[in-house]
Amino acid sequence: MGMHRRAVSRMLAGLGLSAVAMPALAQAKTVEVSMGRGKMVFLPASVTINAGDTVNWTNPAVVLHSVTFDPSMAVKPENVALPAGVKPFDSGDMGQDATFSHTFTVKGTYKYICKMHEAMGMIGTVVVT
Ligand SMILES: [Cu+2]
Repeated sequence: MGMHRRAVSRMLAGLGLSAVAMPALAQAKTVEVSMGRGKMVFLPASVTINAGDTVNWTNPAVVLHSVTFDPSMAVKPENVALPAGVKPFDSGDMGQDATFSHTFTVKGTYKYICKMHEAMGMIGTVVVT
């Protein structure tokens, strides 16, 4: 096994690649989530991704929205959930055509809100497996 790994590493090094970088490059993807145009929703409201993937939110509407993974900004803190050890984060106010990206490295279930429309049910979920 050790011999085989060394041989593969030598081959990859010859190609200018490193064995550790290969799986991440092969798997990482970006998932798109849109915010409501006329409706106060995230579309899709729930996405399931792999650790290392990125979610990119876009606001197509004139109405301000936000992507808020911070329970201290929620009317009902239970509408936001983060896996243990993950620090809260927030997009700030997003005007029309604004985008916000986040790469998720910690596995678990995340719940987030639009801080302007939480009371209208603008709540989303990201499951990182
Ligand atoms: Cu909103």
